[in-house]
Amino acid sequence: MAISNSYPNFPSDCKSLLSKHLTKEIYEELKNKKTSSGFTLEAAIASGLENYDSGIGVYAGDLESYDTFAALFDPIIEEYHGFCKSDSHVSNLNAKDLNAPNPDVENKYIVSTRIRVGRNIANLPLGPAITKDQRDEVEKQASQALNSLDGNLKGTYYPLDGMNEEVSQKLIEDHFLFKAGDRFLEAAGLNRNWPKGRGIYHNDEKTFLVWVNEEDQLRIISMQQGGDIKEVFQRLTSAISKIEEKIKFSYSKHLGYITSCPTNLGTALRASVHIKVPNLAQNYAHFEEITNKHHLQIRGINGEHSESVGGVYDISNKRRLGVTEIQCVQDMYDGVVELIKVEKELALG
Ligand code: ADP
Ligand code: DAR
Repeated sequence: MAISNSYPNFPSDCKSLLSKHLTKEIYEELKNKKTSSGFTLEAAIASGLENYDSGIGVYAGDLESYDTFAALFDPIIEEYHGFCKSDSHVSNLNAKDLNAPNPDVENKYIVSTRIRVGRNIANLPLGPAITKDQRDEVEKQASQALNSLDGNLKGTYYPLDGMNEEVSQKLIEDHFLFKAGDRFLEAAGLNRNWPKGRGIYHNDEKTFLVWVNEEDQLRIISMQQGGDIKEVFQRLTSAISKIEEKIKFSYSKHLGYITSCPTNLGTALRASVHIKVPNLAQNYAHFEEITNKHHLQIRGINGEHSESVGGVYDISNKRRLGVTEIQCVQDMYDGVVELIKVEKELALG
């Protein structure tokens, strides 16, 4: 279906990469195109048109979207990741290559560490374009693969459909489960048929979790209290290789692991710590100088678009494409080491 309305009229204070890169010429070039799963430009930009406060504003409906709508996705990918059309992504999930001794053995600063990757199943549409039957098939394949895990990864899959409201709310408050109803995902068509086909797998200790059919079809998560970043990464890479024995993930030489949001392409990895830095919080310019230097993002502690609470911040790698998983985690680690050093100096006055 051709895009129904005329060239979007973004407000002057809109800062999304969509508003910056969707020129009238690109709009005219792409407005009547669609992928083999029927995904259109209108669907790809819906979230950014519904939410003018988007940072990015676009989502892919399938691997093909990154080619069909390349005129729009390529400049957004280049600006966010510093990654050009001619570049190729390289992956490295070998935990032995990570140099990250615990930077906070006395647990004075790092409350908790979490490293996650997004994965989508090869040869299926992504969340914005998937049908209900296809999404249910993803849930079936994922839960079967997860329920076969053993050792320290052994656990149980819990469908969201029919989950006790109090149980799901507690899992969200404890930072284990995704929030429902994110307006950015809603506008991208990622919440269709909610909560059907969605669920969470976790081991007994809740140090290994997998979200099924949130923004991506799998979010594979390793997390624990404290700052042993290497141990968290080792658990994650071991789990990824076990799951990959059962499920083929969508991957391309150019863009790496394929995700619905272009910010997650490549490694699709976000390595974060929740860290107490009350003194740096009072010197926010210095705080941001350190995070920018190490390609890091500052978030609140209740997920994306949330606020910091009690001087605790979510600090994570911003780069995901054109760098390996080792580099993503090293970005976060090196930044955290410097944040702790400066926090100590500020505390001493
Ligand atoms: P992502 O896109 O990586 O899933 P979000 O910012 O949406 O990240 O966070 C998802 C959930 O994970 C939220 O509940 C958030 O509080 C939690 N979370 C993220 N990083 C950490 C961390 N280092 N420690 C504990 N919880 C975390
Ligand atoms: N909220 C959307 C996506 C930004 C990146 N975060 C993701 N993919 N969860 C935006 O454009 O701001």
